[in-house]
Amino acid sequence: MASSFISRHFALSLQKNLWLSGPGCRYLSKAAPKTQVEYDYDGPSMKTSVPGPRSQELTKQLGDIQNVGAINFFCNYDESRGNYLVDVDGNRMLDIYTQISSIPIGYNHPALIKLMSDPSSLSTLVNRPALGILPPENFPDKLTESLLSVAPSGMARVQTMACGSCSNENAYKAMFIWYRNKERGHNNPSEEDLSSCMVNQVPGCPDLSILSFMGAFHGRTMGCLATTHSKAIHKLDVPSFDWPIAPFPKLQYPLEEFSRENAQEEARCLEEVEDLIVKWRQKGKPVAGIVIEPIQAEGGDNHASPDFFRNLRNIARKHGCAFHVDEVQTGGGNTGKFWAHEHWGMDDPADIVSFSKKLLTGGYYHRDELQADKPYRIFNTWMGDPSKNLLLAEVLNVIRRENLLEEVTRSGKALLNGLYDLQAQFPGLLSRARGQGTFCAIDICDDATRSSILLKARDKGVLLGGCGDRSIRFRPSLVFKEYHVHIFLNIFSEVLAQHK
Ligand code: PSZ
Repeated sequence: MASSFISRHFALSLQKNLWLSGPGCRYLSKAAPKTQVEYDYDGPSMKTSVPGPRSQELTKQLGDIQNVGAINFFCNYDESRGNYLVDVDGNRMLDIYTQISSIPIGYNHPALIKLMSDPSSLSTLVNRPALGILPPENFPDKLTESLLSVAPSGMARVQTMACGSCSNENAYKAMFIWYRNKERGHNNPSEEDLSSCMVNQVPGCPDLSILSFMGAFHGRTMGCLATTHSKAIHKLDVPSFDWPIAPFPKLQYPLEEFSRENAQEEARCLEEVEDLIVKWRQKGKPVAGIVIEPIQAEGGDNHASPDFFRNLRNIARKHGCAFHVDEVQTGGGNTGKFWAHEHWGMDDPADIVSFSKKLLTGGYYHRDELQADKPYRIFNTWMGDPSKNLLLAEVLNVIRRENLLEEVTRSGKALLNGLYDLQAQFPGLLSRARGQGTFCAIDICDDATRSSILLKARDKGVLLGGCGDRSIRFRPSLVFKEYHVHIFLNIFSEVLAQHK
């Protein structure tokens, strides 16, 4: 049969590409400890500077079709493995940025290759359903096995979506719908509601708001963008809402050395949050929801304490606002817990938790009350992609089987200690090392030096990302072990020595 031929061929070609090829590829014996990456390279290997000639050629070619200003280089995903991303010029780089923090267990993990080579996975890959109307038979089981098996405390419901922005966008809508029904005292809109909403007027399109924080990033679609305040270039020329923006605490690091000053700063921000909620209510634009990242990522890896979040959650409750925790970047394990909000130690951490990136599918969990009251109110064509649920279920198996959260905690400690050492060694260059698990960052003296360090590190085979005005952030996948930390630290200290 054609389908079995295709699947056999598919499996064989994957085997050929992934199991038999490549110099520098390390095969660990079956007796190797389970916690080691079983499929990884020995270290970086550089043949050209990056982007190399083939990448440059392809960038030019793509430039005739799209804007290519943001392209770094072109990749060879067949040859990439574990913690190493291989480019089209044959350069192999230790990837500590992982596609903006979205590769959960490294490239071409054998468990995922095996799963996708199984003929029974094929129909999920080939037929992408409109999940909101025609889901496949195994959809409830797969959701239970994947997303619900890691549901945040107090949340038994999940809505899948395609990406981080559309997860947040729909979560905001869910909060507004919930809030209006609460105001009405019932779920039945008036004739006036129905006619006015058609022409963007009150009361059908109510003047409600969402409170967000300075430095936040929640996506680039228009609702999300109104709550994004990380860089002007994201927002320029796009109409937006008059919604309240609170200051996010500006803490001093290491956190434990400045606990008194940091507690004062957090109290100042919380006071401002309450003032803004009152002010916007008086303006006739009540705050329906508060949205926050557990660690502000794009905005510069800004941390706040568990106390800050617990108090904020209480303020939301006190004022009748929904509390939305955006775990698009923090979710999936690299803080050492599956969700960053687990570090707050709360039974009832949020009303909504959104996710994407390492979870492979986007979406949001919510408490029962936040479920939209009628079909098609939260809806689009795909509403996610069931092949991603299949992959996620296997990713979660690997995380459990290989104790990857413990591993992340271990390599995170080694990484942060290494950063503290480098900071002591290069005080004019580095400051404010910070992190939770491997979700770490460090500041560079200025933006130009940061760019130069990032490029030099890349040419030596280490991929890192920037965030905020002058930070470098670390976003490895969950299979980044202590020995990868050491490879990184050796290369990074050479790069820093050149900038001294
Ligand atoms: O420049 C960009 O558009 C980037 S760079 C990194 C992101 C976006 N992160 C996406 C993100 C996020 O970090 C948080 C906390 N919330 C929402 C989003 C939006 O997710 P996507 O990009 O999938 O729409």
